[in-house]
Amino acid sequence: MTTPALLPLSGRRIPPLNLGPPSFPHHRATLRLSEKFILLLILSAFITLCFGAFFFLPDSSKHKRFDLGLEDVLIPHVDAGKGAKNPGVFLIHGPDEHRHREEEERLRNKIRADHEKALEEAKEKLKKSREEIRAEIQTEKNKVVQEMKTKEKKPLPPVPIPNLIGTHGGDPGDNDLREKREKIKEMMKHAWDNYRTYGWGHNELRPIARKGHSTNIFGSSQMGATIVDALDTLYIMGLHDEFRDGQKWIENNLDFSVNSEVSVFEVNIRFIGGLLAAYYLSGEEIFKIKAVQLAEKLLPAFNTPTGIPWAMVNLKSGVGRNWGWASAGSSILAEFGTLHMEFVHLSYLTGDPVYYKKVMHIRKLLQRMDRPNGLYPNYLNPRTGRWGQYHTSVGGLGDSFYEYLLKAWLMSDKTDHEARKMYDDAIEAIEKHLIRKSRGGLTFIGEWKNGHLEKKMGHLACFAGGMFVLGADGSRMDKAGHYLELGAEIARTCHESYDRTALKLGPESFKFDGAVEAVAVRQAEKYYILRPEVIETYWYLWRFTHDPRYREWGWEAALAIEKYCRVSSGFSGVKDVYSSTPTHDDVQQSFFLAETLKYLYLLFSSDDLLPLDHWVFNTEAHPLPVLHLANTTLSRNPAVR
Ligand code: DMJ
Repeated sequence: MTTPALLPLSGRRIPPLNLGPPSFPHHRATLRLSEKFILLLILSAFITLCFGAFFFLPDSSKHKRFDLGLEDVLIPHVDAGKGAKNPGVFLIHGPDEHRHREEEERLRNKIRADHEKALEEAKEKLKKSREEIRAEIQTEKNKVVQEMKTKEKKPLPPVPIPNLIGTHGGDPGDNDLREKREKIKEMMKHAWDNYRTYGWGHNELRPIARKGHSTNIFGSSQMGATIVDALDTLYIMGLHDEFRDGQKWIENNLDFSVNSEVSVFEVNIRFIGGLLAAYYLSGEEIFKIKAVQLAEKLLPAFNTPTGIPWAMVNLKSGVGRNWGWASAGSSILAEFGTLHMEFVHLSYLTGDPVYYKKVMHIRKLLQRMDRPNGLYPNYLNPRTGRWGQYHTSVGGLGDSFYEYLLKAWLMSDKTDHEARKMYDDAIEAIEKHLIRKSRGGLTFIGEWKNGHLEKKMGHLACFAGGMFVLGADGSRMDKAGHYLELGAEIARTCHESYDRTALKLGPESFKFDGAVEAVAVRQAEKYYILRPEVIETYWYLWRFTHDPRYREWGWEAALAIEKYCRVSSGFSGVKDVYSSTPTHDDVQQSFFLAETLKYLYLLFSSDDLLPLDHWVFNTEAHPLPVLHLANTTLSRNPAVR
């Protein structure tokens, strides 16, 4: 630092100074000129020092301390380190100094203002009632939920959409048929309206207790299973107000971030299948988005040593496990083998191969396994990759695995030959080991248990009549006629199981033992829970043969449901189909709206509604388009209104 003050200021006279105490005047008189000069020098040095200190040395306010909490704001302008003795303390130097001071001031003011505001708000809050405070909290919560939903609605990238044919219409062109079709539509409205009134948002309806109902397959949450399952039926019946109502509920309420353990299979066939079908039919993006969100939540179920998924998964934690009753911790063939259709569509719509890879991995693993008598056992352990108990059935536990092999081939526009081969091999083994004719001439499908054929057929196995007919075209060695015949025989047997009851509704399972044919023996097998399989088979038979008997049988079933299952607030299953005074189980199953009523409606519609060369129905009757790859377009779905 220069010291200009040490030089005598030109033109200015420095007055003589009185430096001594006034009590010693003689000293003043005695000072010599040289001494005066030295004193003057010291004095000017002192003044210079003070002057310099005042103008040039940094004052204490220039040595600022900053908490690390302000780092983000200040560090880019700070020469950290120089002169910094304490960690976390920085000295500011240089030309930005002024700006830093302003910045610091601004932050202080802001903090002060925030504190004051918070204090004011707290004071205000204390003046409010509990209800007002609650209402405010709720509004804030809703705001957050709304923001999350807006984010969720981000559209997926556009992909070619199959040209969709026959999404509505289907006038049968005959008054009697029109009336029947209208009656089925009225039944659908009765089921839907009562669910809307008494069970809205719950998974299912208790039509007698007039309240919601659920089972463990849907977990502990209200996931609106009936809404999702029913959407496409509402759509094809032209119940568009009801459809929009369901859509709104899904938009605003269907949330998969719940701490709830659900069945992977059931959620896939009912929810993902239902949402995908609703998307294809209506073109509404929200259904696709929800389907993909849900599918992501199911993926952790595949984290097993073999890649065979657990039966159940917790949607929040992703932890999976198997049903306690399933052969020493096994997964079930009809569950892990009934994912293919939906997962292929998910990969198609998202462009993400992850879903396709999961189901193809399952297929490859099954192909490598030994099969006793060429049959697939129902249980497979996902830890060891070994079969569990040797039990094979085309009814419960096995059924839709075979169905999805055939449908994978159909859905691929008949290009997935591997799936077709697996289907053909499996059906040949089933015919050889499981299908028999009773003494009375009824063809039935039994169950194979540890080397022994149980002559018992479940209601669920009745779907196979439709499957044989659907697979007839394209079968090996041109056995189409044979499979049409086999399908017709199964339809007849299942019709017999209905016809031999008091209510004209079929039991859960029926025996072929000695004199007993197509009749349930045990009390626990006498119930009918609004299941679709027999009507499903009638519909396929109708489509492929146009034999009027299938419409007649379908109508018989519709009348019996109307007479014995309809109650004032919906439809209920019955506990004993052999008792002429039915006892209701008080459950309106979601599949009644998804499948039973849909197949009945299609049975009385013309074939151009959802034609089978363009649509393949998943196992919950949700139609998914055939992926004819040459027949797709990037433009919007022509079905979008
Ligand atoms: C439906 O959920 C599906 O059809 C499934 O494949 C098995 N059966 C029920 C209805 O009976």
